[in-house]
Amino acid sequence: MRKFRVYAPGRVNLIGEHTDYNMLPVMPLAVDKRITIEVEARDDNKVRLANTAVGTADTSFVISDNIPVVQRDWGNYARAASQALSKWAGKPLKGFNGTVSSNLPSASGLSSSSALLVASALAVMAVNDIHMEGLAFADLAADAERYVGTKGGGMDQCAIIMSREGYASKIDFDPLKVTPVRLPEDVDIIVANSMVKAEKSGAAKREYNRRVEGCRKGLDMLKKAAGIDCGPYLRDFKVAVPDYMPYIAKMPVGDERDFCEHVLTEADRVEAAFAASSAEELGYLMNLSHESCANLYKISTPELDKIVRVARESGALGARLTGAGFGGCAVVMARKSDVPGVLDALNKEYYGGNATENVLFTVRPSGGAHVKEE
Ligand code: NG1
Repeated sequence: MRKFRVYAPGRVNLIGEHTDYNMLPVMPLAVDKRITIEVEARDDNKVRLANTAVGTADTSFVISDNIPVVQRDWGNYARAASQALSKWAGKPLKGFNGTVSSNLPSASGLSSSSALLVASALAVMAVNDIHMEGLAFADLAADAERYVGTKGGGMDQCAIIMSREGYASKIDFDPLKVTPVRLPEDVDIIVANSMVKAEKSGAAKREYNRRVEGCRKGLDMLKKAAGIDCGPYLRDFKVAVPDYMPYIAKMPVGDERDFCEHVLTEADRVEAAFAASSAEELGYLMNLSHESCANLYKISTPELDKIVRVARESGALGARLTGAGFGGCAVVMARKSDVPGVLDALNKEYYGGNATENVLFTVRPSGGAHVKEE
């Protein structure tokens, strides 16, 4: 039987938070921590998965166009990928036996769930000789993840699939477009895990989806305020009314107004970050983004705020929460010469001197997911 190894990295988002499902741009990079699946092809349509993480039970399913979700089972990300590919292929697909291992912290805003989905999809594709162009694969993977019930955007899957080693990416949506972005020469990117779990299955999912709905309701209010009709995303409003602030000001005070203000100004910050000519400017935009995520989008936590404060006070150029929020990680950018001082301050002041390299680490911009035949 043919054997493969598939690899899918996590990602950290530099700037552009909660913009993707509003079809507005993001700027993530793939990190040098990843999920690996050792894959052995099977002759039938079953998938059997083991996981080397302690306390993770084996899981299995049959590939079809309609795979039932199993409540609270980590294998749902593999089910999501397999169901989507089965529909796409329009013919019965073969399964595989797989062993999943990972050095990517889970439930911490580094997209371990999307990495598992992408790795599982690559496994199904490898054993069935399916080849798909990267952007089409990213679109399929983003759609596939909605199987688990998050009304997410397409940033994670696209960053995991399309990233290029040594570069971050600016991702635009609908149509999906990826532009490699060189980071400033003399900076490093630090990830600091707040250790507050942002579980996608529980309260964080409800809060995430509440914001997706809030943006939709907010868009209706904006359209009324401006007396226009436009497409179904905040992006469509921004295109129709580039000078959107006066209309935000007309909205009733409340979450919808705050959510719209965050998303629209965040999109402007991504464009500014893409055009930024210095590390200071990029750092400044990251800091503004955190303030907006915390005060308007209300997705920060006291722990993330503390990491951000300590990082900035110890010399970082920029520091912000990354990913969905409600816990998880912060991303910090610092000059290489300042990195030891920032790491030291975070270790002492946030981790009580006990930080391990699993919770506080620098990341290198890495390449996207791939397969090797054994
Ligand atoms: P994470 O951090 O992986 O939960 C989520 C969404 C992204 C994006 C960010 C916020 C999924 C799979 N991921 O990321 O699409 O909306 O939040 O910017 O839903």
